Amino acid sequence: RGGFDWRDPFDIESELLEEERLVRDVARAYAQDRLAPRVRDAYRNETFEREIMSEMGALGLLGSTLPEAYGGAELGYVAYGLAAREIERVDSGYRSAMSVQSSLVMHPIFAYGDEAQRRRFLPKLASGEWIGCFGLTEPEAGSDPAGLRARAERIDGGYRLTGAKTWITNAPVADVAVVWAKSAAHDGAIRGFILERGMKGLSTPKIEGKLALRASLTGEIVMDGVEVAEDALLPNVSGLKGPFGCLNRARYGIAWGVMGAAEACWHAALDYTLARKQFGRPLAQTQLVQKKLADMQTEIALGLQAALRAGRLFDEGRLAPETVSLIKRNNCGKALDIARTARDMLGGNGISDEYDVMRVAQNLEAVNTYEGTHDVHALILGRAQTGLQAFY
Ligand code: TGC
Ligand code: FAD
Repeated sequence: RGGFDWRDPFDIESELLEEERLVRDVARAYAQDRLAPRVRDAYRNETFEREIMSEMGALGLLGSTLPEAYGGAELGYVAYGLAAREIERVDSGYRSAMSVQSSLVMHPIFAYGDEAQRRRFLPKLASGEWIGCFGLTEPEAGSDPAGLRARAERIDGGYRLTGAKTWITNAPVADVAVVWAKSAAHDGAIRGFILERGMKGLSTPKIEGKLALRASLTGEIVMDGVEVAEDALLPNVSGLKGPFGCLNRARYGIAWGVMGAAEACWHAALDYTLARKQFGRPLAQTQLVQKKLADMQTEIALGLQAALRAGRLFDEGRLAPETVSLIKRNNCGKALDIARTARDMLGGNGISDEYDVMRVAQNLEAVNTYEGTHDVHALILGRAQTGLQAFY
């Protein structure tokens, strides 16, 4: 009979390389020691401390998969996922900040930029000195980014960009924005541009009043005839595969991250129901509660195994975008269910921010929506099975 660790039923620990465990431990210590004490106030007041980016940068958590020559740590994708899990164990908003910077800003500059762009932007983004954001979504183009309206016109020596992006993580504090627009100079193809704070006609107003991800800043990117030089264009990609190539990476990280959020809720529900007595016994000694705990444990154990397998495939260059859709969708959906259930299991205390679980559940509402909604990923998987696209 093998031993059973209820926290890790498949012994995932033994499947990790030493370097991966090290990264996980560094991220866990940082998240628990430095992020956890700040999150309650940040969530209450909708604030994000800019220093968090330089702290993450100093630990090698930004652009961690990129080569050292550009400030990266040359880590594999399992290590990247493990870090996301630890950061999101504290708050999805902090993982958002990390994954946008790494997967949605640094990756496109590395993969689609020229050498001058890589040298100029990547080291400062890796250290967290600069903060980046990624502008794909628009007021009229969310799940259907092919319908985006932002335009780039050719002008002497460069381009003029006009349009508006909305629901953009990090936008209000970003120094750099990777923005996707239809370029008249390229037959209307979607192209990526690097914009910088201070450019005339560029503003990034904050979106107020969010009831999820309040410890993450979200805003718009308004481009009112922003004129940029030729070197703002990302030269090496054209079409939607540009932004989607970034989303594959961020969605993969989310699949790990939300398991961290779910684990936090599961452990909170377990601790609470062991301690709380009603009807003369611990709540954890009731059948309904034990079933809920078993469901949480099962979904998390399976979700982590799936994320680990996806990470190994990623490192081997064999991870299909549809597999990413499967784990992003399933892990987000399961994590959201677990967080809502944990909230219920804590009774009245469950609605207080002192107990964290409702904050986590609210966050996961947004995580289930961004980077492709739960249903959009179902349609991607449905298309892959049937050969029939059901988007429109
Ligand atoms: P479709 O015809 O399927 O594809 C158009 C072109 O793109 C290529 N492609 C991909 N390439 C790489 N990876 C992928 N995952 C790809 N998916 C598609 C495809 O091969 C094709 O290339 P080509 O060369 O043949 O032109 O495009 P469609 O318009 O039918 O797309 C439909 C759909 C639903 C799959 C897609 O639009 C979609 O995924 N929608 C969801 C939108 C989304 O995820 N937005 C995310 C915005 S960013 C964000 O939310 C950040 S939150 C971050 C945080 O805070 O953590
Ligand atoms: P819609 O596309 O309008 O969808 C509304 C509902 O309709 C959903 O339930 C959806 O599943 C459903 N639906 C849509 N199409 C279909 C269909 N064909 N069939 C059946 N159902 C359908 N974007 C960025 O570019 N950069 C960012 O940094 C970023 N950060 C974000 C941060 C936060 C906090 C949030 C909330 C969003 C962020 N987004 C970002 C935007 C995010 O990617 C979009 O919200 C998401 O893609 C969904 O688009 P939408 O909100 O327009 O919803």
